[in-house]
Amino acid sequence: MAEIALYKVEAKATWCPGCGDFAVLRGLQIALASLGLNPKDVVIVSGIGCSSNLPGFLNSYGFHGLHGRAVPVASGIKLANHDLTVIIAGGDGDGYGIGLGHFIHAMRRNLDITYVVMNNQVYGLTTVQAAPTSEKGMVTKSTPQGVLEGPVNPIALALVSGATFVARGFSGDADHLAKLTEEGIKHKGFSLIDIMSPCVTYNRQNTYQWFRERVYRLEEDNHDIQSVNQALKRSQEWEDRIPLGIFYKDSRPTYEREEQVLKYMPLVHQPIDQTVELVKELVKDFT
Ligand SMILES: Cc1ncc(C[n+]2csc(CCOP(=O)(O)OP(=O)(O)O)c2C)c(N)n1
Ligand code: SF4
Repeated sequence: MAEIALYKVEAKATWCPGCGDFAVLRGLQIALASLGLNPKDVVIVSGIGCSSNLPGFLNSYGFHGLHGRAVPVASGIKLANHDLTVIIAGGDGDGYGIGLGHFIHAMRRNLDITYVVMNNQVYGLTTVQAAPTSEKGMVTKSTPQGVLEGPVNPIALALVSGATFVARGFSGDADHLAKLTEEGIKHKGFSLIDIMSPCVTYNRQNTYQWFRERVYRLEEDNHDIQSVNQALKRSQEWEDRIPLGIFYKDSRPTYEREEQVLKYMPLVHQPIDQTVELVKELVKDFT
């Protein structure tokens, strides 16, 4: 157990007062402290959005990248040095919209990465357009007559795409969220933590109060986290009851444990002279 102060920086988070992302940041700091991880061994990768500013507010290595491209950057970091704790932090627009293809393949691959999605059901940074998670009928600047499509269900998507840890948190339940974040980081494999993180400025529909009237904890409701069928069934609940907690967890081996070269040792530590000889051999075939 380390001090939470170790993961703090001087810079103040620039989110609007009351934004759900503050609880996500705090949850990450508590989880990292509780796991006693050294900031130099942690990398947080993000895309673009209010939520994607998070790496700048926490003491660790960070990479603030391109919109929707956090997952490939994080995968590259993990493949290069799988001793690092790699965390992705970003928004629902970033991850479930423009970055959706990467998201699905990352879960299939099962690299040991934790993906923390601050799901506010709108595009916040660009001052409210519809996100892939916006409720049908929601009026935004890009949907003046209401969203026509049904929303993406990230929990169901993760379950059928092979994620080995699938959970939902809520910024209005900060202690529970911190615990879930810790469990997700501890899990060996791809972890999705979809966090209902209200945008107090632009989403007047899915507010803290709206969630408080609906959320319940799976662990208090006789849920079996080893049953994908039970998890899928729970993932369909939304209108009146919204489950929080771990939907599903399994121990499928990670990509880095199964891959022939990586399982020997992290790529960054592998002797470069052998690699040079291999490259020379390869080049010979083309000359
Ligand atoms: C390639 C590209 N397309 C569009 C944008 C504009 N853009 C910036 S952030 C964003 C959406 C952010 O929404 P989300 O990921 O949900 O984050 P939030 O701001 O709500 O936390 C968009 C569309 C961009 N920066 N780059
Ligand atoms: S606009 Fe919304 S998501 Fe962005 S910082 Fe403000 S409350 Fe948070």
